[in-house]
Amino acid sequence: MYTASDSPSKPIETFVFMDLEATGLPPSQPKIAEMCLFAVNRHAFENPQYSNSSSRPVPLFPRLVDKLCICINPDKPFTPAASTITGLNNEAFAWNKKQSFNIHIMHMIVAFFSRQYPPICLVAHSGCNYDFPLLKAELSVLGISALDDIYCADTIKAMKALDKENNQLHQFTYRPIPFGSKKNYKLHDLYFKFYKVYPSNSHSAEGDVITLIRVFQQRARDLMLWMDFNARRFNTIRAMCKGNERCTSIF
Ligand code: DCM
Ligand code: MG
Ligand code: MG
Repeated sequence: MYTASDSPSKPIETFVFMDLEATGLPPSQPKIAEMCLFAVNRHAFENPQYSNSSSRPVPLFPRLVDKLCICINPDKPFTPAASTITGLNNEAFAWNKKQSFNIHIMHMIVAFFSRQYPPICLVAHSGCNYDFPLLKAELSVLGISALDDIYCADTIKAMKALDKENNQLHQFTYRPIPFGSKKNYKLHDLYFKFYKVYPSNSHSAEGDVITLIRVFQQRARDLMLWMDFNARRFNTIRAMCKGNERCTSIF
C-alpha cells in the first residue's frame, strides 16, 4: 500500500529519464523493443546554460549526461499501429540479430543505476500507466527483483498537478504559462507549446527521452520540487498484466 512516507527523505539527486518503445498498448501485453535512459544530475537543471542565438533564451541541453539505449528483440509481433508509429518491425530485430530481454539487460540497467548519485528518480511521460509497469513486467519475468532503491515519477501527473496548483493560487493575479490544456499533455504537443516546432524522432526511445528532457527544462525547478515530495518507490509499481490494470497512485 502506497503512503506519502514512501517519497524520498532527501531531495532527488539524479533524474533518470526513460522511454520505452514496445509492441503495442495494453491490454495486448506489450513487450519492450527499445529502451533509453538518460541520467541527469539535479545540478544541471539548477544551473542551466542558455543559448544566445535566438531572441528568447532557450536552455541548452545538459552536457553531462549518462546514456543507455538498448534494442531488444520483443519476441512478439508488433501491432500494426505500434509498427507504423515507431518504424520498428519484427524482421528488423531478427535480421540485426538483436537479443531478447535477458539477464544481460538487467546487469546493464543495474550497473547504469549504480553509477548515479542517490536518491535516484526514474522519470517517464505517462510512466505510471505504461513505462513503469511494463519495465516491471519484463523484470519480473526474469524472476529477479531489481531497482528496489530507486524512486519513480510520471511527468504527466506532475505537470497536471502543477497546473492545478497554479490555477488555484493565481486565479485573480499573475498566472504562469500552463504546461498543457485540460486535455492535452501529449509529449509532442507540450514540446510545440514551448519551442514552437514539433520535436524530431517522435516514437523512438532516444528521441522521446530528448524531447522529455527539453520539456522538463522549461519548468525544471517546479518539477524537481514536486518529485522530491511525490516520487514513489519503484518497488510499489505493479507489473503490467493482462487487461487494462493501472498502477494505483495517490497523485
Ligand atoms: N503505442 C501504440 N499505439 C499508439 C501509441 C503508442 O501501440 N498510438 C505503443 C507503441 C510505442 C509505445 O506505445 O512503442 C510507447 O509509445 P511512445 O512512443 O509514445 O513512447
Ligand atoms: Mg513513451
Ligand atoms: Mg516513445
